[in-house]
Amino acid sequence: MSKLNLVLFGPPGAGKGTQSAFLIEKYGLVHLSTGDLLRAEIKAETELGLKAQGLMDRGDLVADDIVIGMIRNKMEAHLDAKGFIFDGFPRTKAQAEALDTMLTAKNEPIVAMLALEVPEEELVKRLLGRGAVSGRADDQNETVIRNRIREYETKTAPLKEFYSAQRKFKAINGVGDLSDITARLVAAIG
Ligand code: B4P
Repeated sequence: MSKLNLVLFGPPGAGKGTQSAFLIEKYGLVHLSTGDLLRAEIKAETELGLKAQGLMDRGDLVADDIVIGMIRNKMEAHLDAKGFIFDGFPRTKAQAEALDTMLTAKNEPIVAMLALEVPEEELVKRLLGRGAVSGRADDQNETVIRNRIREYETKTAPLKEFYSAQRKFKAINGVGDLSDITARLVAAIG
């Protein structure tokens, strides 16, 4: 049976992590969040975590080779997965190309790229709200949040073209009740 490999895409605060939890449950997928993987490295005070921390605190992207290596390791640890949900990855063209190469080698391509769309002011409001309770440094400072959004617009948003060319890009309205947004995602997966 072919694997349900999905990319959940969108700017910081669009609801990728939030909606991943529902999709994993519904489809039995393995969750691969590069943000979560990087935060685990920081918590464990690994060399990789130390390299990533300064960049993440400023709202800059972490180097491509670091995140690609983390994803490769995790995929190899879950060879029997029914599918993967890539959350916050790929974020650059180099990451998207590396992912395509890995999946093509296994003949298990991305089925759809689901892009959550949310206006900037709503993103800032959500992230400051999360920062107030989570203690995440990159969610507590509006300048850092706006830098993350600029990083998304310049380096990540162009990937819409990459997946459109493969006819996999699907835009999803990311504003509204969580369950309504999940229903939109499920309808798009088909
Ligand atoms: P990530 O951990 O990926 O975090 P994020 O994009 O900021 O948002 P996330 O997906 O977790 O939050 P969500 O929208 O679900 O990245 C953090 C940093 O790691 C990056 O800045 C970068 O430095 C680094 N990094 C990660 N991956 C990388 C890569 N591939 N390459 C290079 N660097 C990388 O939720 C946000 C908030 O909104 C929550 O509080 C939630 O409750 C709320 N919310 C969700 N849906 C809502 C709704 N419908 N209505 C109201 N609120 C909602």
